[in-house]
Amino acid sequence: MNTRRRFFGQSAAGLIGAALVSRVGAASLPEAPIRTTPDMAPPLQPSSGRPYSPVVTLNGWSLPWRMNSGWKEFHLVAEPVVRQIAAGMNAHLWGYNGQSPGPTIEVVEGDKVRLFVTNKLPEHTTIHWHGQRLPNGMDGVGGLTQPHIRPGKTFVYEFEAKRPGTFMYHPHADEMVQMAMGMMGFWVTHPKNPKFMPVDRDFVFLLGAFDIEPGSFTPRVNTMLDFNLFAFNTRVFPGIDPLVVRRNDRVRIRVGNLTMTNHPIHLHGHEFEVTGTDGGWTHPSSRWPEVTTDIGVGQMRAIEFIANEPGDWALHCHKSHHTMNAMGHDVPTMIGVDHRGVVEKINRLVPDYMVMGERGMADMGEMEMPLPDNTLPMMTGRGQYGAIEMGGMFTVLKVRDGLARNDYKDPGPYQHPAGTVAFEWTGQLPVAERPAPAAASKMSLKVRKPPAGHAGH
Ligand SMILES: [Cu+2]
Repeated sequence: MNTRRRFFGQSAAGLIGAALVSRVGAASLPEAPIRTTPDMAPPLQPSSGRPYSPVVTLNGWSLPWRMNSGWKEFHLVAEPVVRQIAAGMNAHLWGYNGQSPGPTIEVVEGDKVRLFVTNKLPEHTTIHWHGQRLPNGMDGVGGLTQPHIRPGKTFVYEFEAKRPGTFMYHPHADEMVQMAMGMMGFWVTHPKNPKFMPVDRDFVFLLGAFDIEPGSFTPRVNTMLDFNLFAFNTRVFPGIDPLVVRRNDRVRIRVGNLTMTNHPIHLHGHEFEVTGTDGGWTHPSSRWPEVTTDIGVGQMRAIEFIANEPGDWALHCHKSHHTMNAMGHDVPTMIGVDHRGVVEKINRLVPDYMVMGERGMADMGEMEMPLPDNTLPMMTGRGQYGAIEMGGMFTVLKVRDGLARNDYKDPGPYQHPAGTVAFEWTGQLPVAERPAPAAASKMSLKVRKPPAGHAGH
């Protein structure tokens, strides 16, 4: 069955390729480069067209183009992909050019852009260029502004990139399914004037959410809100690259939200300003300092700051469930419940059973319980001082002295100057006077109410 399906899949792909070559002619369609690794590609320096300072796509890449009689031409291929979510877990998704999210498109204000979109999905699709000023018929809303792109077909989009700023692309056809399957990408239109709001490092990533059962590979596409993997560019911590910057660099981080909820993105150690939104660059007089910015559904934000504090600084969504991975969210709270005697009995039946959560959940970050295949621990990642106990939308801003201009290599853990790390107090503790606990409250700790829901009725 499996072999047969793969055989048909390959034949179909081969036929699509052959059809493209014969109809359009190999020379007239730009190449569609694909990328198979989940790591960050170095910034794509422009080799033709107007100059600009390229962005860095976290765990991603920018799509090469060709110039053709004044048009900047790109070729996107919508197709099934395998994305490594983090080491130990692969997801079967839909994306573009070998990855989810698809490659970042970088153009310059005023560029005439031509995008070839080939559909290698099993169903029709379109691409909506989120936030762009363009002719209505190029807006990519299937049925409304264009016919759908049927499987095997290639469509052409043409428009001028009028407004500099931060954009996204995603399907506007069977949108719920196709976005749940990972179809999305980033778009940056650089300003024509390279001296406009220059920065030293310019990072981009999309917020994504998936519902993938431990042990399975394909997202549940009908999930409305209860996702179990929250991702930066379809990677979860510790699979997410750090943001490596030189001390005193001016840093821009652009974030787009293509999930079904808002994400308060929080940076440690620095204040930033929101310098760009969906609508363009904010006026300097409208900016105020923040350490958390809430990014609503369908919104984009560009934040900027001077990275003048060396160290390993957390950058994460402040919804704490969004910094956890897929395992076991549906477990009762056991804090304060006395397990003594129970574990031994359960172990006779289930040797791998471990007590979870009677002293909080921190044990989860330290323990090594056998996991189902193809899933990740809920709380994971290790730092120089132990378990970091994070997953999902979490990464590290690494600010270092002495890096080269284009050096994005992970410099390893921060070496703290002597006397600058929180330390244990070993002196005398004052005796705290507390009222004696009431007998009734001791009783109530032992009571566990049945879980909410109506299963037992
Ligand atoms: Cu979040």
